[in-house]
Amino acid sequence: METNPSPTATSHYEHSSYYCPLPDHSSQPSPRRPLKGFAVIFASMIFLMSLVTLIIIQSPEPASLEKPEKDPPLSTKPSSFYNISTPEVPRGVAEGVSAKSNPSLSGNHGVSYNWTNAMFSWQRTAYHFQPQKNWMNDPDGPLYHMGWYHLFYQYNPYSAVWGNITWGHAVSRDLIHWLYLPFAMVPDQWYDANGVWTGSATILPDGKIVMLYTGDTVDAVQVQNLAYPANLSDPLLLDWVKYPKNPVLIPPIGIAIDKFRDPTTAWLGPDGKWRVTIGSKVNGAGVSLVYTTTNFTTFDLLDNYLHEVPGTGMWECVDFYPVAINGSTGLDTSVNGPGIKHLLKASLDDTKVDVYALGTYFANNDTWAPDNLAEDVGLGLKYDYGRYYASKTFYDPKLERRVLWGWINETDTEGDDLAKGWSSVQTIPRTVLFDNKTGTNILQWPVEEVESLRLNSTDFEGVVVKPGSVVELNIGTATQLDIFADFEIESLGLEETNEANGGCRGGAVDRSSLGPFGLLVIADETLSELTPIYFRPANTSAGGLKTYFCADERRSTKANDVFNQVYGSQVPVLDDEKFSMRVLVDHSIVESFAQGGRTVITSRVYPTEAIYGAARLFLFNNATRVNVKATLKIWQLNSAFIRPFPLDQIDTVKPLQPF
Ligand code: DQQ
Repeated sequence: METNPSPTATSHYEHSSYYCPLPDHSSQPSPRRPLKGFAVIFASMIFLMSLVTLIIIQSPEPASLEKPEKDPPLSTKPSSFYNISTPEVPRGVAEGVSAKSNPSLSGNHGVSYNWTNAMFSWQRTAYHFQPQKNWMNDPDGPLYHMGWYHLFYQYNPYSAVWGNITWGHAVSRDLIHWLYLPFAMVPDQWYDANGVWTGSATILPDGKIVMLYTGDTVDAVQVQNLAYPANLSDPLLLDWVKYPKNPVLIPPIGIAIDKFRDPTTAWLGPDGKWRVTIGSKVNGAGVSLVYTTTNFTTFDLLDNYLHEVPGTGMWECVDFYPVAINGSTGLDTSVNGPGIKHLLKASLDDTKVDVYALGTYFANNDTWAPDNLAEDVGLGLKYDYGRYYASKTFYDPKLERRVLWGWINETDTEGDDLAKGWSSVQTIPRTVLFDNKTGTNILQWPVEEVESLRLNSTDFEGVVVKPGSVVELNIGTATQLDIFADFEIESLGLEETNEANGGCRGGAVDRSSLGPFGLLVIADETLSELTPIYFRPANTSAGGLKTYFCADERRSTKANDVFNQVYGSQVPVLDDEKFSMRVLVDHSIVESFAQGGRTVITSRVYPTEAIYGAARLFLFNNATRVNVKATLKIWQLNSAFIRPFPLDQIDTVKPLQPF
């Protein structure tokens, strides 16, 4: 269906005078988690004391909290209507708390706005995975088994804030429609009484499934545990057995008891032994320990790290996998050889970002080195420049692809989360491929199954957006969308006004010769709330263009205590390419992919006006020297079915299968 665009506004939007500056908030301690299982805990105390004493003696770092560095927001530049406060330090990493992304507001039990139930209902997504209620954080152990995709996730069964961490479990045929299952694992043993933390699945050549996960013991020691399905022939993998001799790993000499977590999927080395890597921190450096094993019950620690990067702090949720240099499919984790690079990812506990680098894995000594030292892990690329953390990939043998999950964390107050009764969403799963064109980055792209949600589409061909103007795209309600937008710039032959390329920092209102331009999503008719997703190119002294891809959340809501900032990064736009973006809008979540997925930004927004039928979509051009010509295809998207599995309709046989 072709629809003519209808320009409804032609002037540069005004900044609302009632836009409140964000107040400064001090960080507060997180609420204590309710202690459960006192009897088990007490009975375990005596046994644990000797273990803990031993570990403490071995540990060179005190178990006390360290003060992490601040996470500088991309934009702190005050302007006439923005006054962004610097975030305070996140809450206790020693507790293993996966802090909200709104560090200054964690522990804040106030609510940030006079929210109504209708507003909260609207914020729930329609086709992203989220539990029915309560808190969720990291994706865990994703895998494919007998026709079902399995997603496990860090979950609090009792509250919408972090704690009591249990493995939630859901299955899907297509990574889009999900059925909730009973919990896979609960914190019911001394070695995971403080939480069944993050872990990964390994599928062995004989089809067995090994799950390694971190347990936070009753005494807050991080140990690694083994679990496996009770019945491999159950496609739903309903029952999980914790290995009776857990833990299989305790923190080794030199590693602090609270800095030893999140084992990866294992890969097979040339000597026939499996390797697992586990993140830690030593003398301020993020490190990844490597263990070898043949049976997943006993392990040998290698002398060297897989890799370390000074100054990057604790590495959580390390991921390590091969990508094909000239391939169009993903690779299973153990694949190695010519034409393959290895990607190393760490989730930086101090700054709560997922960082990666491409490089070479040396199987002879189990080390990895980045292609470009200046772009080492934590110094260069991020998976996602927005609200995104604790990601994990798995290899999907059905469609021969590597699929990436990531946790979209909240940026409101904990009071808001408690009031709405839930917290956090998982991203739409993304395929990961090496970018053959640039050779320097990966491409992330929503899994193809999301296209099954497409309803009617609207095309806009060559819409001209003049400097300083906004054009409405009349597509009706704009809350569930799959948007493809290409932009070309046409010089007006005017003098350059501002060639300093400040990147994303100045936000969508920072005008320059060539940008910014792009979309205003989740905007209301009067533009009192909006989230610009945009390009900001600038000429370089070498005669080319340097382009940034950005998302500006600062006018996305009228709520005061919501942590909003400008996100983004440089994106390579090659000579034969247009500026192109794909944007998935799902109520309060916006996932934006530039240039085929070279740069990705996830936004979590909390609009108060631009909701339900009032949510609109616009084009904007804040460049001073160019017209922008936009061509778009926009699909309305259906909602996914995400609901409890009708377990009463199946008859499962669950014989115990000893490991
Ligand atoms: N979340 C888990 C930890 C992990 C952290 C605890 C990352 O295992 O390091 O919920 O968000």
